[in-house]
Amino acid sequence: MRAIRLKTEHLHEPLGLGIRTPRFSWNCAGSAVQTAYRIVARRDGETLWDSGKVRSSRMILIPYEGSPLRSRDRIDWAVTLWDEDDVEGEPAPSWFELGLLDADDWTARWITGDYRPRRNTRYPVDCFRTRFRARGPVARARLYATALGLYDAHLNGTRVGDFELAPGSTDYRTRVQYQAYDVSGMLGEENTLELRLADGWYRGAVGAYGVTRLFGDTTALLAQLELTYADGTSEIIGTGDGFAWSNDGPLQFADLKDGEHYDARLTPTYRGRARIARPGPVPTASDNVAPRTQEEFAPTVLTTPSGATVLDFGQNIAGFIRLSVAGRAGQRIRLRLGEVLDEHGEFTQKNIQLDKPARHFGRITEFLLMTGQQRLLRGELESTPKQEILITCADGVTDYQCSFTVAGFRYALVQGDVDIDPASIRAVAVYSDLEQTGTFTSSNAMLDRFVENTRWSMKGNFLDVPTDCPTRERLGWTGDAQVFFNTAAYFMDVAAFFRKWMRDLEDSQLRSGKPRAVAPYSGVPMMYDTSGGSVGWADALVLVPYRLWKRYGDEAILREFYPAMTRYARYMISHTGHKRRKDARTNPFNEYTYEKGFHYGEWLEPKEFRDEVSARSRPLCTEEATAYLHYTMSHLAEIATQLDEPDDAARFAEYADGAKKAYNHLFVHHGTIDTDRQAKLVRPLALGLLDPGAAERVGGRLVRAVENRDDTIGTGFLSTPFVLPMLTEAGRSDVAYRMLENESAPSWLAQVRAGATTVWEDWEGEASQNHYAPGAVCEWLFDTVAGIRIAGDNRFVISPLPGGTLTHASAGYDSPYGLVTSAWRTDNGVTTFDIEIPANTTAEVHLPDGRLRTVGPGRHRFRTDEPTRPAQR
Ligand code: RAM
Repeated sequence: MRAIRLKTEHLHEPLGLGIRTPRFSWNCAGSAVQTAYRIVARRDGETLWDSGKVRSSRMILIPYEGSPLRSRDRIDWAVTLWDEDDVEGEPAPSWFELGLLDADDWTARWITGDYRPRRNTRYPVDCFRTRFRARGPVARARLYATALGLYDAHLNGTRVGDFELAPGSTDYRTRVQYQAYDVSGMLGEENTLELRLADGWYRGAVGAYGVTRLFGDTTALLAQLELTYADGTSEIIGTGDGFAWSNDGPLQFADLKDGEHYDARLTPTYRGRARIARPGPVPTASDNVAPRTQEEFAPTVLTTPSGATVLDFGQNIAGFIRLSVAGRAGQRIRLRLGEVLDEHGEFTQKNIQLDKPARHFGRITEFLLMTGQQRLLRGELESTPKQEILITCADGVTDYQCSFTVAGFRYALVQGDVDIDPASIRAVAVYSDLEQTGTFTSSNAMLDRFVENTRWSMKGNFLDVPTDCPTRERLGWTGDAQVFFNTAAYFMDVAAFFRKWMRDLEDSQLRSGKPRAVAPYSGVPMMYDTSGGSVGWADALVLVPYRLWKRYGDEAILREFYPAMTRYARYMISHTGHKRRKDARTNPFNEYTYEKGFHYGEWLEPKEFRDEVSARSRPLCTEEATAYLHYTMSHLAEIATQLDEPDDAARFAEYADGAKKAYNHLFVHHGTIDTDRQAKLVRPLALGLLDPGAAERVGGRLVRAVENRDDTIGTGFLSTPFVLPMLTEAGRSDVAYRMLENESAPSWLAQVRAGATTVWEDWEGEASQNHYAPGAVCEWLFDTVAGIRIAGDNRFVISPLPGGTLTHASAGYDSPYGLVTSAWRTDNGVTTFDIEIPANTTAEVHLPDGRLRTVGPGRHRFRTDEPTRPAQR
């Protein structure tokens, strides 16, 4: 038996890890059962830890227990397994390398360009350079780098690493991530290190209103090249005032949202000197997966009715443009990037843009923008984001690829005075390079396309942090990430990614315990601070770690974020009770009723169901808020019990129970709820607010609500992930399947029929085309249609559920315990189920006809026409 898929702290061979006591995970192959393991960890051949033969079937998150590790330690580890016959297998090797763990590991100094930034002025990309001679043959070399801004590095003309948009997105006021690169093979005797520094999240346009200078006026860079010579001596070349600087290179403008201006005629002169900058926070490792360039798309060329040239890349993505163009010096090309063509077939950016003041703006402007009072704004307005690439050619061939901008687009409007060959243009997707873990296919091609659309919306929005969309806002909206978590976790291994984002979420928590609505911090307090406590959004603080724990078996995540969770719990508890005195008086469960603060409510139901919202009034969201008070407090009670905090657990349980009573008192009349508004029925069912009798009645009412709308979808962000599960639980998977496969709007497949290649923000398709939240329905495809669920500790529950017009469906999930697959096919009235379970796991298989089998590793086939034997366990 042999270990495969070895990981350290959820990562494959991480370089620059920031965790001093890392945990090891693997999957098993070659035999049925792991009866023992042995881990050996070595540094430079010296054994630091030998676990010895441990009798255990455990294969995830086993902590290192050797002598303490230090910054820069490169640890080779190997795991040997024993199988069911106690036969010892071959050791399987892996490694990790620690980064710089302590503040005093940094001897380099923060540097910046030699100019005084002024308000309302944007600056070209800074270029820094140093030249040095290696004292002798280099055995090992590492570059550690970060920025307040975005950076990239070139060593002797070659790009260092492939991390895009480094150092990634955080609240730069308190947290800045560095990257570690192995540059051992890149050095010669004479060497040149060049670094570029752009505005990025730090100083460039951020969020819906393109606020600039969010974190500061002065961008800065910190880099440290560490050389270990063959003779054992070492040398550090760190940024400092010895670095040459200029900002006269080709990138004369670079903004994450607005695009780049690239003048191929320019090369940096490095005429000036870097200045020492005020230091940023002590850099830390992100322990996350790097964003990288991924799939590429070649365009087809369209000529619009007005005669414009538009490139269609066929897939809506978030990413870069790469092109190569032959021209004369000074010739220009302008590419504007957008998601859709308008009703006339013309290029447009209207669906992704908002107006913002051209000059820096403050609180009053913020207020006017947010309350829809744009007409009261003074001064010049401009649209944001611009998503525009301007290229000025040099003589001959100009090669270009975006460096410090990313756009959400499928189409490019091409203008300029030079002919470009579409064959030499590419759209390049950029996203966090997460391990792809989920596949789903079925006999319904439209459904399969919707699954791919959802996967593409995930790709388009998982760039170091989970964002709502890659165009208009591009912010780490908490609610979006929360509702999509389970779907995301089937598609890709998101353990490290969400651990990183949880740190952002904790960083963004206000002193009151209320989180901000977006993480990392994105300014605009009137919007994101005010709305941060919204139920369904704020609850990400509890629900994301909870789900990480359940899926990846990672209890440390609960521990790490428990203080933040309890702060949020305290915030909620201190905000219970009705707003109006009269309501409070008549409600015996007033102290467990929740409505205070700002709540988004269900959010983006089909238009007919949306509550009236105006600048002056918003509906009370007592129903949503009290429901989530129950739901989140129930989760908290379970977490507190797990962490052995009985007093907390009791208090959380009291609020969970009280909120349930309050909810029933306020909203469940005569044991049911009577409405066609699906969210009002789905929510109490899904969040566990109803007693069995009421649940049955409300479930029946939900079926009617769906049928009354011809099986179209009626929920918004919060309830969409739950609607099919609740129909299924009500015993009506037939209705769930009809809704799933419905091609009439509003529905998932209506989007596909309309030509969507990603998931729309709203059911009408009028806003962003790339919001993953409504794609959260895919969770049901994995956990119900194919029926794959993790039960923890090397166990699965597999309960496939054929239905609808589907004649077959098949899913694979590379789970933390290994690859599990579940497929079924119906032929002449007989359904065959094919299930494969990975080594060292077991599964409880529930078949639709009621049969229950516990199976071990390997392939298993069941048919609906085989004689049924009594259930065996
Ligand atoms: C929208 C965002 C996001 C949503 C919030 C409430 O503007 O795009 O998807 O969570 O508002």
